Amino acid sequence: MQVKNPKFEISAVSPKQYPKSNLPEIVLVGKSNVGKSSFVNTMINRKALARTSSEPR
Ligand SMILES: Nc1nc2c(ncn2[C@@H]2O[C@H](COP(=O)(O)OP(=O)(O)OP(=O)(O)O)[C@@H](O)[C@H]2O)c(=O)[nH]1
Ligand SMILES: [Mg+2]
Repeated sequence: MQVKNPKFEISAVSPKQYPKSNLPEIVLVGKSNVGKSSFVNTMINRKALARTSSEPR
């Protein structure tokens, strides 16, 4: 997978904040601290675009 110029858009807490775009969307679901943010960073080849907690539980 090739990702070019990834950026953080928003951490939305209500539907009216959702970004308007026609791009496909991906849902990533998992319990807290299972590695969702780490997975995102790995996929986009960045160390900390998605913030990860320091300690695995
Ligand atoms: N051992 C191990 N630790 C991992 C793995 N993936 C992530 N971690 C660690 O687990 C911790 C939590 O990872 P995060 O990526 O922050 O998890 P998250 O699911 O985004 O957590 P929340 O945002 O709190 O829901 C971090 O300390 C990661 O370094 C893995 O495959 N193996
Ligand atoms: Mg996270």
